[in-house]
Amino acid sequence: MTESQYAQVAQDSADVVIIGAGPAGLVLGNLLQRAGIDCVVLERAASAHIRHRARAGYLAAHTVRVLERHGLDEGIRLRGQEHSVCEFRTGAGRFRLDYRHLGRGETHTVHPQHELVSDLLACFVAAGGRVRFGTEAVAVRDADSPAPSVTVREGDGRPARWRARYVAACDGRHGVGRRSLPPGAVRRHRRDHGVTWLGLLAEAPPSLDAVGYAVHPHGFAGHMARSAEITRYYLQCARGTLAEEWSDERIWDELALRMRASEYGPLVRGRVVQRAVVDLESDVLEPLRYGSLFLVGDAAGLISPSAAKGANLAVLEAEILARALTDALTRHDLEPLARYSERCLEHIWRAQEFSHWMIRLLHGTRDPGKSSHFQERLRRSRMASLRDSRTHQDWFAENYVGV
Ligand code: RFL
Repeated sequence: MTESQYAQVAQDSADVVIIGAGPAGLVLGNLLQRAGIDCVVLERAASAHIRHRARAGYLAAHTVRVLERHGLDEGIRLRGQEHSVCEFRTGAGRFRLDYRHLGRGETHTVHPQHELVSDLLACFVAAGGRVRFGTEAVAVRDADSPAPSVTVREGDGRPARWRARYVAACDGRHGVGRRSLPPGAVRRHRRDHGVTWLGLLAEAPPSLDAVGYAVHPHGFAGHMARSAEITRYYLQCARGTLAEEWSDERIWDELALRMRASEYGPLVRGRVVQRAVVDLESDVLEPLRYGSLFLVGDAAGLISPSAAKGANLAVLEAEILARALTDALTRHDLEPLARYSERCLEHIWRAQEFSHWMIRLLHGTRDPGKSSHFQERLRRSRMASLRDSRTHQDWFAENYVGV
């Protein structure tokens, strides 16, 4: 679009324009709305899409506290399930850790991400929040000025523009927030962990009353409850594998083998309703601010799903930013905004470190079945220490549930 065309498109405004209605955008929107800050959430997908998009499920104790603190916890109170046990299965046997009795004694709450998103959306709309579905942000303009704007494509294809004081990019790792950063403004630190998972959702009740982590010569397998009817499983597979190569039967046979079902009890099988190949990757942007544009959630940093931190970091960062924006817009105190990036990065790197440690605990090498002896012995030693050392277990528990 040329400058003169751009100047003619329909315009609207909000003090804070939030791009993306995931956990980050909707927590931020709710908190700003409650503080009386004028804001709008722009979401390219349809409302039904975000309310049914199955992803994370384990909410950290801190996440639950944030939601409670702001009265956003009704759904969790009604449907969330407290969870505190994980079970490790290896060739050397199995052991369980009940982290309610370890570390800080905190637990997870199992509440599927799409239900959390539905709850947050309902609260936001009930409080009078403005959300525009089917509206795709195309670019953030003038982010280095005090008067940024977001150009959008409406559902019918018409261009439009939102003027703002601040823009919060809560639009994930491929979002327009990242793409609008000029070269050199922000550094991206990236790590490919060299491990690939097949992420699965099965229409089957959980097979065990714990999160299951199995290490097998064929590779890692994971089991995570979602609800009484749905369970998430993970299978490590070779890089480049295609999801279609994995039939339901092959998936269940491989899960049963790696989880040693013949020794520890059968898996409850069901139809596999989602299969997605995930290369375990992490990245962190530094700093998380460029002028009036702030990066939040996956837009700020992607974390591998090995330690279930992504959605929890998104909520934590959204709360920090909501407070800082409120201070800036109501008290003209810009100091908290100036510290937003530094504060979040401390938590993000901590979570990255733990997630990296989990990857090394659960995978011998990049390719399942091609273990280097040295790496495999290190991994076994790490697992044995976790099984035998109370100090190690306390450290694990504190990091596993915390953000
Ligand atoms: P989201 O949830 O991706 O939301 C971003 C929103 O932005 C919209 N969007 C745009 N809207 C307008 N204009 C544009 N140009 C736009 N571009 C994008 C998108 O439609 C979307 O609605 O990011 P957010 O809010 O930062 O939240 C991050 C979490 O979703 C993510 O970290 C977690 O799902 C990661 N994750 C897990 N995290 C956990 O804490 N615990 C888990 O157990 C867990 N399991 C997982 C996961 C992620 C997975 N995937 C996606 C690989 C399991 C899986 C399979």
